[in-house]
Amino acid sequence: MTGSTPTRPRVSPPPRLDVLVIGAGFSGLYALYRLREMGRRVHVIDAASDVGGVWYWNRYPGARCDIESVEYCYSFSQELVKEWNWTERYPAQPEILAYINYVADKFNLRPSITFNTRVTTLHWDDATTTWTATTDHGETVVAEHVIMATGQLSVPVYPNIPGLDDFAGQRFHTGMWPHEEVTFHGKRVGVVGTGSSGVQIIPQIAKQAAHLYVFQRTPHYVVPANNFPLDEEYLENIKNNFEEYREIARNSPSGTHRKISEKSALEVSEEELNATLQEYWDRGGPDILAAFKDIRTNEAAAERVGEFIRKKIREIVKDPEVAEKLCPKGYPFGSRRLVLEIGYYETFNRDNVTLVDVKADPIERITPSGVRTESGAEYEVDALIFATGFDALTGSLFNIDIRGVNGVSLKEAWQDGPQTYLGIATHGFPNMYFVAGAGSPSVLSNVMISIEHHVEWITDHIEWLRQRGLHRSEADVAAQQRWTEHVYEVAKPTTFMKGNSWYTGANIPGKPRVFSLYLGGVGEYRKICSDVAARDYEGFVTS
Ligand code: FAD
Ligand code: N01
Repeated sequence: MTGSTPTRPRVSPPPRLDVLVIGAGFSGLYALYRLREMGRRVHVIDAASDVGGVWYWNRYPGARCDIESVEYCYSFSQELVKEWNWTERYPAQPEILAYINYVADKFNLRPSITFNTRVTTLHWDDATTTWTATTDHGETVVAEHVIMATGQLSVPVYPNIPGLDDFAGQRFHTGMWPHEEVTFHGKRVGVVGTGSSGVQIIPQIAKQAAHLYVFQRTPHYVVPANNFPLDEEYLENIKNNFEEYREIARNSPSGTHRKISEKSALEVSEEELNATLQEYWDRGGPDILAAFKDIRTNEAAAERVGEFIRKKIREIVKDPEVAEKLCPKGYPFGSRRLVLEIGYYETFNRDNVTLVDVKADPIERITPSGVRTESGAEYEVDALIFATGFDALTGSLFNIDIRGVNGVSLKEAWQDGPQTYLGIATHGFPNMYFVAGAGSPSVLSNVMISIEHHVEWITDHIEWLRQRGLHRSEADVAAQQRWTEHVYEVAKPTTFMKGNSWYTGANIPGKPRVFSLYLGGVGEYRKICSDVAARDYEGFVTS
């Protein structure tokens, strides 16, 4: 990733470590904190110039969380919980980044982080049971264990559209937004992509631009966030009962306080369906996914919810032709990431906004002055913003030349899709651990809950090995196979494969089309991981 950023003095990574952590987002920072508390020689490397991960890179206007602030935070320090006051139900990127910085300062984490540095290779040596990492600064780090805190959505992708580099105006990607203030006042702007990032940035750009062209291929299902300021009493109440509050989320299906209805969408009358969905619509947030128990398993059930949302779009958007283009059809509600909005559909009632349907008339090429579609239409713009997503889950791992036992590369080992044991480790790559990635609930959960869980499990495992004088831990191939099959089995009855999204790798040409997230629920998953640990890490071969 690029992007001009303020520079901090660079700390060289120590050449010899117990644990190397790659990534200084929420995962890496907690791993650093925990391992340091355990007395391990630990160091973090990040390509960014400061802490924050996702919240460092995605600083585009409108960037915001879609899990409530009081849930999307650390729970490991009671002091931290007491000290930090969230201001909004769904915090904006600057507030989340300020929180991460507060954590880094409070626990004095920065001296153990090398910024502005990318790990390029990671090679395993079975004789010494160590990993050797090299960086783009030519440094070498030898570590007994490696924690891959490299992120789920940390590799932004531009679409493969001819002429991308010919564009003479300003070009941006939401996932690597510049640090300097960028304004679009008086400019003609194009936004390509209408997923979560596009839906957040579009209303903000529309307020500034002379004219905004929104290039939409697939309309997403978008529901109101209903964001609001949090009052002191509410926060105090949560803080005073935080451990209890968090424990409920830890044991829930999604890592939040969302409760799944026991009713089927197919068993209720039209009137009851509408009344129920209206309640969720007014309340705002992603809980509408739980309005009926079968939304993600039964296409007819999902379709009833989908139709409710289409009706809403037709009510909000004044031009019926534009409204129709914005209506998601042909794939089930809930099979792609549900998108939260603040003023999105209303944006299309503005005179300075044009929706361009690039499914009907695909983009043919980017020209020096803008976008040309197959019909020959030309859209002249001064700036082009790509909200075109990420090479998710495996992208950041495959960007590193990772070679395990016998020099086998991770890319080769996972050529048909990720193969993991519990999502935490993979056979052939001993002493390497993944945080909140493929094979675990990951991005289908409140990721903060998943991060804390993984970091605690992994660091406890490293400590367990140390206490027993063990230097090598590798996922057993049979255990891995059983887990990978289990992940697919659980996903099979759901509608996720029908969504053609980054969840299934469909957004990256040539990527294997697999659904590798664990859908058994956060609570259930934590139980499985605890049982494995309690049985002396059954399924891991240690020596
Ligand atoms: P990241 O924050 O992605 O950090 C990974 C770090 O690793 C990055 O800083 C990167 O520079 C570094 N890195 C990667 N490869 C290398 C390398 N080779 N060398 C050196 N450094 C490297 N989840 C939710 O639960 N709720 C939300 O509301 C939510 N909102 C999101 C909004 C956006 C815009 C995005 C993109 C994601 C969102 N997510 C959300 C998911 C998000 O990925 C997680 O919530 C969480 O922030 C991930 O933290 P992490 O530390 O695991 O990874
Ligand atoms: O990326 P996306 P994102 N021509 O992959 C379009 C998290 N997140 O950055 O759908 C035209 O979802 C593509 O079209 P299509 C969250 O987990 C959270 O928005 O493939 N269009 C799609 O519209 C989220 O799911 C928040 O037809 C092209 C868009 O680009 C994940 O990050 C905020 C195209 C990409 O959508 C990724 O979200 C932001 C082309 N050639 C991100 N190529 C919160 O709210 C691609 N597109 C918490």
